Amino acid sequence: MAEWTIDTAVDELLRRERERQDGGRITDQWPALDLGTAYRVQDALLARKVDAGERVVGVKLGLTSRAKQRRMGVDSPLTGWLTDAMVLPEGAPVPLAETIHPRVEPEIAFTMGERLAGPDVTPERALAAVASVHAGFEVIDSRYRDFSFALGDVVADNASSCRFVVSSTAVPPHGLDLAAEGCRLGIDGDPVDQATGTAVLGHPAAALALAANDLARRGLAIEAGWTVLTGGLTDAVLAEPGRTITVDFDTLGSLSLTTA
Ligand code: OOG
Ligand code: MG
Repeated sequence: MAEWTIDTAVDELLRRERERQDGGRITDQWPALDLGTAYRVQDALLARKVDAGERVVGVKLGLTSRAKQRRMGVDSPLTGWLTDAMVLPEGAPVPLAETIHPRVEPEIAFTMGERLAGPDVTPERALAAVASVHAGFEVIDSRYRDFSFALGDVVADNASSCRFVVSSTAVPPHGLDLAAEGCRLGIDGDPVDQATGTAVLGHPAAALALAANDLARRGLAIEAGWTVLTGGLTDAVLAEPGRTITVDFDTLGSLSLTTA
């Protein structure tokens, strides 16, 4: 690509998604893709999706856990958009025919009862705006080869968003200890990983507060009714064909996802 701009970056990322073809890092060719510019690419990419009929249903956090930061080589949390086209109903398989190289990660999800607008949102205030807490899975799929990216690349790529599942089991936030909430991840019945809510910036409500404060810098807020994915608790696992991936939480219940 001769000249990178916000528009050409959006074109290229949408093309890779549509054609199910990964590619090199944009930052290798466009070093000026700093964090501010990358969020402008992300927002312009969302605007294209909204123009095409998609609806914003929430936000996601990424790289909120050390396990994920270490694996991806990026040590800063980030946010991305969730749209209705990314919703995977409980029980539906990962659509392998529509994805490039999907991975699955367990997450704690919030459904917002009230609008949450930064700046200066504390975890306590953030949690007070939550209507219910849910077990979730995110299916991530990077538009970069081997999920190899710098922070600017992955922010522009809407934080590797692809699909997500939120359990219909809604648990009220009151009385939950979300830092201590444990989850066990399994593949085809074999345990592969485990974590607690502490993995997510110390507490998932800290991730929610961070999202509200980050959005406020762009003049935006988290709206009532939105879903918030607080970030993978463990490293993500490959969504290979024929796998059944399960997560069992202490009090949020269980979810399973097939990849057929
Ligand atoms: C970036 C997205 C990370 C999470 O929950 O940490 C993310 C990636 O790992 O490709 O969604
Ligand atoms: Mg995630």
